[in-house]
Amino acid sequence: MAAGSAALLLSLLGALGLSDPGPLEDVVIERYYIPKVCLREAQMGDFIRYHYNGTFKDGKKFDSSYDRGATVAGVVGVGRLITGMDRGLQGMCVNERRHLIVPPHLGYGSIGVAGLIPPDATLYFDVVMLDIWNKDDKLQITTLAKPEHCNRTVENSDFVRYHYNGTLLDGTPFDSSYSKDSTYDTYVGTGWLIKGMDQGLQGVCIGERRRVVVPPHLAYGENGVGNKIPGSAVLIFDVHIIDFHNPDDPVEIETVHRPEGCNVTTRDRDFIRYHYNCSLLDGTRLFSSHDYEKPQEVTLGANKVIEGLNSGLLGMCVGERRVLIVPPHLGHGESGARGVPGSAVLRFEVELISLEEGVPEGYLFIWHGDPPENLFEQMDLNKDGQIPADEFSTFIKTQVAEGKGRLMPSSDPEKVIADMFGNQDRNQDGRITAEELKLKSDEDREKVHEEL
Ligand SMILES: [Ca+2]
Ligand SMILES: [Ca+2]
Repeated sequence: MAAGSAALLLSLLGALGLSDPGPLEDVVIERYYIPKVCLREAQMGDFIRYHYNGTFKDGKKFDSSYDRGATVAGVVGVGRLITGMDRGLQGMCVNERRHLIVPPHLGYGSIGVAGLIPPDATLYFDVVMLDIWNKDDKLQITTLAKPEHCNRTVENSDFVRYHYNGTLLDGTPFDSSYSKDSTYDTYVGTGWLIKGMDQGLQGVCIGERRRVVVPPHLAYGENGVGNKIPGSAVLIFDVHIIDFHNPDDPVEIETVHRPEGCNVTTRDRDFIRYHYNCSLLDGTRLFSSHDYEKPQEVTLGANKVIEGLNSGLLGMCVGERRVLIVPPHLGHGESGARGVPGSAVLRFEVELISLEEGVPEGYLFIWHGDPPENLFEQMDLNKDGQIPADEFSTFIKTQVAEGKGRLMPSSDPEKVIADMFGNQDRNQDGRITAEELKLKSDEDREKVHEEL
């Protein structure tokens, strides 16, 4: 009994450190900081990236990655590190910090390292883990927010505009579009991006937010790039898709409201008045006709508005409302315009207010039937052999009023008539003679039946 008690007491004393424990048998690990979130622990065969300080028992430093200004990257647990490190780094999370005490037989043994580590040295390491990945890792995609409506998702060769924050696994930012105050604009799936992002943007919706975690073999590999992305770094991209389109896209037309009994619709050369709101696909408001007193006016097909808007305004009835999605190649192109970012997809809400039937391109007036036989005599209202501007104007207005012809529609018909007069008054003396009218008619022979 007594002898047994003594033996127990002795072993207890040993465990409490009251006697010299002798050399360590294994590496001592103190996990002095463990992050709350630990998605993954370093395992044998993983590639890891870390910083460390190495000191002796007296605190004297023998090595430090900080002094070299570069993290250390390598494979853990396969004998490329000293055994003490291979064991001491196992199970670490990213951002975890450990103190390691490595006994000589798990370090550099009884030989040491000439000029650096003496024989039988116990080594003390302070380590922070920054990166963990494995060559078998795939891309990880997590949807952070998805819009309710998603008619279409990104495919190869689409052109995408997105914002992103790029961070390393330990949270260090390496790049951000937000800091540049401009979206990142690029084709997807055609090699312009790192492989991980070419894959990671597939299937994304407009307005979606996703996180893409890219292992280095799908990013910048062992060498890294610049001074922000170290070799063998895993990259996290938090992306927000602003818009995308394909260079083959036509303008998208959605009819929101079409009045009943719609017989007359807009055609090329028609003069129309319309209201519009123009925004980006993320809802950013750009322009609105409601900011002005009057609706917008335009002659369709006269190259006064962007192509996508022009074609989206064709075939509309008065009172009809549409939503138009205009890709940049039918809008303001790669360079954008004042207030419109380059390569932006535009959303228009349009409402047709009025429509005046147009005249063919190059014409100011057309006859609805055959023009009068004796045109000059008809125009010369007071029969004095010449036609000054007011006589001409009166004649034209009468023809229009009687439905015999129509002017090119415009917000300023007087100017159209003045232009017509100017065309006929060849010598610019303020009156048209019979000879001038004939000359003009001969020149425009192909138009003679339609225009004066
Ligand atoms: Ca006259
Ligand atoms: Ca004249």
